[in-house]
Amino acid sequence: MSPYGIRSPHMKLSVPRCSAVAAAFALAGLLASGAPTASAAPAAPVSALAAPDIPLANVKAHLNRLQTIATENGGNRAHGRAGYKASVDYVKAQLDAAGFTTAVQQFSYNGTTGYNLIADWPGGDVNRTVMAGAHLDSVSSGAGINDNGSGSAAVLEAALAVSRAQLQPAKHLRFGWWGAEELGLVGSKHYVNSLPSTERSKLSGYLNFDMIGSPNPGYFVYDDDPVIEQTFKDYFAGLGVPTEIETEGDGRSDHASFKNVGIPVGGLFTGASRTKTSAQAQKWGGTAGQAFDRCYHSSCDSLSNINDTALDRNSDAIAHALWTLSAGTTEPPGELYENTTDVAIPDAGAAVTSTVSVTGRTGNAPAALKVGVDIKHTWRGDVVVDLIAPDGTAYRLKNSSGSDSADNVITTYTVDASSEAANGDWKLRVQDVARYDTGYIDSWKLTF
Ligand code: DTR
Ligand code: CA
Ligand code: ZN
Ligand code: ZN
Repeated sequence: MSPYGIRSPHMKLSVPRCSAVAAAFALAGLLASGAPTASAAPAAPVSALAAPDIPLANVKAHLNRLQTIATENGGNRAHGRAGYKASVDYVKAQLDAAGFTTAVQQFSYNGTTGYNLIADWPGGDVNRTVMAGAHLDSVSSGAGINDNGSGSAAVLEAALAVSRAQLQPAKHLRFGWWGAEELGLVGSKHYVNSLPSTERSKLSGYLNFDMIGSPNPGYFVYDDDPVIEQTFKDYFAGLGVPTEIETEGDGRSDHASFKNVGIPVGGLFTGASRTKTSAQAQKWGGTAGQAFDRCYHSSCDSLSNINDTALDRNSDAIAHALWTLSAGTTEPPGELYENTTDVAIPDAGAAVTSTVSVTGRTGNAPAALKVGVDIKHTWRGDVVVDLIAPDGTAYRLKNSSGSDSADNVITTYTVDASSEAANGDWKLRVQDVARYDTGYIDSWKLTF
């Protein structure tokens, strides 16, 4: 069983140490001062640098378009209605023009066709994909500008900011706009359930944004993946805005579809029909004793049903999280896993194996996995060597040879193991296929 099909709760997203960012700014400062640099530190990945501000006006312009679409299509953007498909077409056109690779995924629900829109930003390690999403559908009673035009527009504008920046993050970025969330997370469930487990294991995290511009806003952070949660909390702390843990969220929006298959999730929320308390009004402003969004699932969820400050702050928080979480990993580069126990190789006999157990890594193994072997054996031409991945896939490292009379196999092989989950028991399999001359596995190691 791949450890990635069902992630244990302790699995968490990893983010770069701040030194990468510090190095980048230090280097910039140094170069700016004209001071001699002994040796330029490796430039930090662009994406380790600060995210750009997301212009509120751009986000609002998307909301205007979504309002117009609803007005022109019976007053809503609900699943199965013309207003929803028109919303998909609008968002897709923006992304296509910005260089994204987009795909519309169809599904059927209640006898009508639904649509998910998926957009990939080319580049980055697809084995470590950071995804952000929002449901694009409204309820049938209204335009759904806060629920969830706000999340859809903010995620769209963050994606367009990635394009404007020509961001080249270490990790791959993907975006999703879901259909039929209001009918039970239908679109996002369809997407996740349609993903092969090997593809699911490539998702390092999913960030969900559903109602992030409520007129009487709270600032709630999902308390799921601790790294994602802290990334958002740090952002708001930088603004001096207190946050609370989202307590009604479990199962209430599309992140649940991803969490249910073990993918780390997080997100932001400004509140729905619950009432803001006095204590919350003290710290956030707004009106105590009034719902965060009095127009939740109502016809008045229109352009006027947005708090600009909340929408702006959350849009910027999304960009901060995307830049930060896609910047790379703190997994120590070149981490090795070794077995130094000697294993005798029977002369012209059965194959023997030596195992290293890899744990705590995310995603798949690298395309250039280093396999260091140290096999003591006279007339090494007798010896056949294979690497066996945790799922049993064999990678031939060395064939036998009737002419290679030299002793010992002490070398490093490079294997494209990118289709293999990193964690699990990897084995070195060695067989002596010709009589006379014997030896043993002295040690071997994997370097990721
Ligand atoms: N179910 C969402 C609104 C919603 C209610 N509670 C939460 C918590 C976290 C995110 C979203 C929500 C909807 O009506 O679309
Ligand atoms: Ca902004
Ligand atoms: Zn809703
Ligand atoms: Zn919603």
